[in-house]
Amino acid sequence: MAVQRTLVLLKPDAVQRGLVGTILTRFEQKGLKLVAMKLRHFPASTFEKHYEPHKAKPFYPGLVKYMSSSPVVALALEGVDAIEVVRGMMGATNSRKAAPGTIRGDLGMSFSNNLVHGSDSPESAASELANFFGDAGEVCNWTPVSTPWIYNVAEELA
Ligand code: IDP
Ligand code: MG
Repeated sequence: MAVQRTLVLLKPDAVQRGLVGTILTRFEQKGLKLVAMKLRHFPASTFEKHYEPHKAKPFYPGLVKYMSSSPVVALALEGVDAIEVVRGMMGATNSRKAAPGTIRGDLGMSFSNNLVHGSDSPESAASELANFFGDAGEVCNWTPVSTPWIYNVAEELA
């Protein structure tokens, strides 16, 4: 158990389909802490860097084009095991195969236009957060009043 921060992107299809509130609400209701958020039409270079590990894949050029085609909402979320928790909430990459109850499983029909990104490891979270929230003061350190009701503080946040 460790308090982690993870980068979440609400992809262009989520923004265009008016699903920002719906998806953000799921993360808020789960108990994940919002520590940074921005809406921006990012340049292709931001996603070339973000998806660098996929550079050799056939879908990479289309992926960079799709992600930079329209505004995206970037979030930094914090919580115990936040990386794994968010990945579980997202569901499988192919939305048609994603389990009901997950964001992709409930809201999407596409493999590529799958609404949401979440970091997959502490290492990728660190580099992805720096890519989207690298400037000083962009990430907010705060303590929600709900924290002692969301967690058993003595056992889970010690
Ligand atoms: P993830 O977002 O579930 O972690 P990754 O394998 O890291 O999935 O792929 C990054 C993104 O690239 C996916 O979310 C999806 O938008 C796109 N993608 C992955 N595989 C394919 C594919 O085979 N065809 C089209 N798009 C793909
Ligand atoms: Mg991935």
